[in-house]
Amino acid sequence: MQMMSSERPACGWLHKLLVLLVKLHFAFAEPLQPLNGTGCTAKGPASYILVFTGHWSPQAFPKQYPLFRPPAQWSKLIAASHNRHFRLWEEGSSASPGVQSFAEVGVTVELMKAAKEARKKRTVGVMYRTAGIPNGIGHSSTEMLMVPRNPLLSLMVKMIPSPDWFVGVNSLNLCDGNRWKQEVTVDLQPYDAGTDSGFTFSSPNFPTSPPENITKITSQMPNHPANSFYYPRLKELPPIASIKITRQRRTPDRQTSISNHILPNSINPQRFSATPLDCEVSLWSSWGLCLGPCSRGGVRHRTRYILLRPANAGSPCPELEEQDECVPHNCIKKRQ
Ligand SMILES: [Ca+2]
Repeated sequence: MQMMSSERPACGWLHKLLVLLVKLHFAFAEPLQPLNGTGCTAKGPASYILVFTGHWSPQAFPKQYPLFRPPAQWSKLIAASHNRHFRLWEEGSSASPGVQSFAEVGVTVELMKAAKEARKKRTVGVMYRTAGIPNGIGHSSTEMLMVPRNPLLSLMVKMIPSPDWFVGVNSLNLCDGNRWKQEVTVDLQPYDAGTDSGFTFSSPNFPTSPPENITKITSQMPNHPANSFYYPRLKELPPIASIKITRQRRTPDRQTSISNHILPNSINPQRFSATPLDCEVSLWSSWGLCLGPCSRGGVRHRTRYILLRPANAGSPCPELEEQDECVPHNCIKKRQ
């Protein structure tokens, strides 16, 4: 008992010292603790060039490829740097009013309004834009300045023409612990905003009621032959677009919100992939009249027509007309 009581103050003193040391450690470590929850402890900002490349070619996407009124093209690109408390868009979630109007008609007013509100709450850093691309294949680019408190990048580009389809990335982290990534390349797939039920690129406006969640469009889903991206022979769609984000040594003198003139030397070579498109034909018509002399029997015909011409070595179209032997109608009468 004696020993214990004499040791207790010593233990208490040691304990207090330990607690103090631990507290001091955390107090000094605190500035390094990321406040944005994204783990970015990089010391300063990083300058990047973002290049968007469209790969939407008639070779890769032959089905219903929009050639005119309007031809295949890309809207302006909208990007935001932000922290984990902001979402521009998210697969499996419903589209915000801003995402809906951008995905359906390419209007950015609502998106920009929401981003401005988010900037006030300091969840969004900077919004960036590029001009649109008047073609399915092409580049657009912008400079970006990323800061440690907003290391995530989200962006959207609308496919034109389309009901509510877009490509994009959601919360791509350009920071890796205490350093900024040097180069990031991402292949992009089309997404459906869930607000318009059109099946094809040039479907008329057809609101989805109630709205559905944002979903990825694949070669199998939506599982409907009329869908513009339905390629049952493909396991997955070829990338319809890609982004390449490259860190720049210098810090931009001023932030340019729109610039389409900066293209780094190392742009991906044009990817060429030809997607086979099988011929599609209608159902057979009903049989025509049985015609012919009663002595030799008659012949009747039925026809079908081409719904979709084959492309890129897809299956050729089958016979469009078929004939069959039959007993002419007037001969049946004669026998009776
Ligand atoms: Ca849709």
